[in-house]
Formats: sequence, C-alpha cells, structure tokens
Amino acid sequence: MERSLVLLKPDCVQRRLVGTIISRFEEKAINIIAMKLIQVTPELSKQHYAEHVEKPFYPGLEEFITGAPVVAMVVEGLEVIRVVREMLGATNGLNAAAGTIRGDFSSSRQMNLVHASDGPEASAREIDLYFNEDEICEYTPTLTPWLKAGDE
Ligand code: FUP
Repeated sequence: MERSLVLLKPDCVQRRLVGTIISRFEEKAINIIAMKLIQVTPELSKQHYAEHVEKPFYPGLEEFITGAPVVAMVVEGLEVIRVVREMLGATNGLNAAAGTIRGDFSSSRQMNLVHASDGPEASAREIDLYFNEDEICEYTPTLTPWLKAGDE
C-alpha cells in the first residue's frame, strides 16, 4: 500500500468541483484516509513548492495557491502515487489527455485543479507538511473483497 498527498487547489474549490473530483477517486476505489479544508499560508506554500521558490513563475504560483482555501487529502491504495498522477494528466490542462481530470476540466498550466505527490519521497514529505499523524484515519473498506482479489 502507498500513500499520496492530494490537494484540491483554490480553483477547484472556487469552481465547485470538489465533489466531482472526489467522486473520481471514490469511483476508482482509492481510499481517502485524511481530509480537511485549509488556507495555505505563504510559508506553507514555500515549503510545499521548495523546488520552485527561485523560479520566475513562483510568485504567481504562491498568489494562486494562497488565494482561496484548498482541500487537502491523504489517499491510500496499491501504486496510488502513479495511479493518481495518471488520473490527473499532464501538468498543463491544455496538454492533458481527454479523460484525465485536467484534460476534462482545466485549460491552464497554473490553474490545473489538483496536486498529487510525484514519488514516495515527495509523498512522505508532503503528508508530513499538511497532516499530523493523529489526523490520519486508516480503515478497511467493507467492500474490499469486491474491489480486488485477495492476492493483489
Ligand atoms: P506537477 O508535478 O504536475 O504539480 O507540476 P510541477 O511540479 O512541474 O509544477 C508545480 C505547479 O507549478 C503546477 F501545478 C503548475 C505550476 N506551474 C506554473 O504555474 N508555471 C510554470 O511555468 C510551471 C508550473
């Protein structure tokens, strides 16, 4: 089992797409084990996007990500880091394949609706940034026998 940090970004909240996007993860049988609505501060933005802080686009990215609340989630599942990234599609909504979340709902590079961790290291770091251990509610969905075979 893997975990990934997913953020429904300010454009997702403002466009009232939170329910629609969460439904895509639920329909895929991905387990949501933590979730909260929070306001990202400039400090948290700089920690989250540490690799981008010196880039020319960073000031605009910070203004965007702090411009309205986000829904932060921890999701869990088999190969969930890759699976969720593939569900999101390419970073720029204009390049994202139809059928992906960004391909279906975004026409922007910055306003691309959802963030998801891009690897195990990022996932551990980002989950730690957004959640305390006691906010994570691990549980076994009762439908599990109908979602995958016992040896998967
Ligand atoms: P991703 O891994 O898909 O979230 O994308 P990146 O880590 O490459 O970029 C982080 C965020 O910066 C993206 F959500 C989009 C934004 N970005 C811009 O706003 N302008 C750019 O030129 C590049 C990225």
